[in-house]
Amino acid sequence: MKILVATTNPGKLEELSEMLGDMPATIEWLSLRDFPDVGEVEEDGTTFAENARKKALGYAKATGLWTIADDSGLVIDALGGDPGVYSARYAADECDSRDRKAIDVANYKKALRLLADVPDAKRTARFKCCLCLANGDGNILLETDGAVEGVINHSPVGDNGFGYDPIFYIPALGKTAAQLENHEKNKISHRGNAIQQFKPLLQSLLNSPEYKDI
Ligand code: ITT
Repeated sequence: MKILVATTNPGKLEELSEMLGDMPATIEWLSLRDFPDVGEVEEDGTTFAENARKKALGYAKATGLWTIADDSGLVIDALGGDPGVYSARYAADECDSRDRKAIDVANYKKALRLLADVPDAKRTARFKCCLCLANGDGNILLETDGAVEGVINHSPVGDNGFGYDPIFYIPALGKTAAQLENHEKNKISHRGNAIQQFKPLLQSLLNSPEYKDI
């Protein structure tokens, strides 16, 4: 059974691959690197769930494979929920680089700038993640979501992770997400939370009479 993990983001792929690694060996996990000619699916939905569905359905139709997609982002209360579904391209108007690290830095610097005068008590935020599994016939097979609460730091700290991790401070751990090793982040993260729910559901689906012989 082949399943495609459809993300263009290497940080997400690394985390998802690590967390899916303990699923049965009968599953062969593929990534978009195995499909260099597949075009990118447009993400014009207004919610994480809608975009996760669009990506899962789009890549599943393009490849004919069962496909998992992740749509995620940072929701900052003092910014009215921004960057939200625009997290990946929040600073697009002020950074024309195609380098992922440069884009990440421009994105979090924009958030820090807009929050410059916001006091600690009002810097609450959360990462959210929606996962969706679809098949090549255009059916949604599974959906889960997860979140992790934090506070936006005044400056970036830490070198691990990706995206907004350096400015996302988790009070319970006394660290930013970028100060966590992958396995520590996966235990508490929005993506980790969504995957923990996802794995047993996928397992039941694979054991069900309908899909047992796929
Ligand atoms: P794909 O759509 O190809 O999966 P993407 O990076 O464009 O890759 P999204 O549209 O879901 O994915 O945008 C998610 C953005 O939210 C991501 O680029 C980061 O800026 C941010 N983000 C999501 N999860 C994060 C995490 O665990 N740590 C830090 N930033 C995260």
